[in-house]
Amino acid sequence: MAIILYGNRLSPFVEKVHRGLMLKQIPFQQHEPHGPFDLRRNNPTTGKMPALDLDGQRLFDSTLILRALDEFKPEPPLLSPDPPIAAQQRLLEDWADESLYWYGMVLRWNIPANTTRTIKLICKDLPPVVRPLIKLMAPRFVASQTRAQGLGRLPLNVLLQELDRHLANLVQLLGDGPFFFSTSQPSIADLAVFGQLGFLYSPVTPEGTAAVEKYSELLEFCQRLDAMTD
Ligand SMILES: N[C@@H](CCC(=O)N[C@@H](CS)C(=O)NCC(=O)O)C(=O)O
Repeated sequence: MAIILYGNRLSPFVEKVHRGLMLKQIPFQQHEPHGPFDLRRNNPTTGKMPALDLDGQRLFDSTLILRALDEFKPEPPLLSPDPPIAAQQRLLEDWADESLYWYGMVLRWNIPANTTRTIKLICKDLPPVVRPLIKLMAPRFVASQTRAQGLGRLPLNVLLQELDRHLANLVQLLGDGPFFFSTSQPSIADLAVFGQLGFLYSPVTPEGTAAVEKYSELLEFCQRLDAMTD
């Protein structure tokens, strides 16, 4: 039975799962959504991407999907066999998904020039008929999400200072590497951070690119993971 990843790699969560599948050398097909309605169709449970068809089941949420992939094909493992390190990996994954993600979202949707570029990027691969809907709805929808999450209320200079502190923390956690918490193999934490750093390091958000570019350690980390999962 074919393994199908539903979602577009512009999403850091889809990228995270895509790289996880590549790391485990699991053959899969990718189905990109053709509009917002496809998200709910592909993932009736949460309406978000990614979703994955695995073993006749439709899975949702990048964290749950990677966990299922680790059971489906245990090698290479996505968690350390050392429980304290595995706990840190799970926490870093969750922080990247639930916190770092929102820095990328605010930079995309709260700065008008970036929003214009983001809409252009998203619409590029969508049928012309859904583009006006995206242009109209997406900025409002995401603005309400970033305000509810909280980061969307911060002045931009404060947001960028906080982002810089977090990236400096990541450099500390990476240490001598090659992966987070000094492991020799990438884990769920590395996949999640990789997805979010790629989301920040994007031509649509020059501020995010500059923030990541300041830390050569993070760029080298991304290059390492990219080479193993490309
Ligand atoms: N916790 C989820 C987050 C997924 C997520 O937020 N995906 C975004 C794209 S980056 C999405 O589908 N958004 C559409 C929506 O919120 O309706 C995961 O890890 O898969």
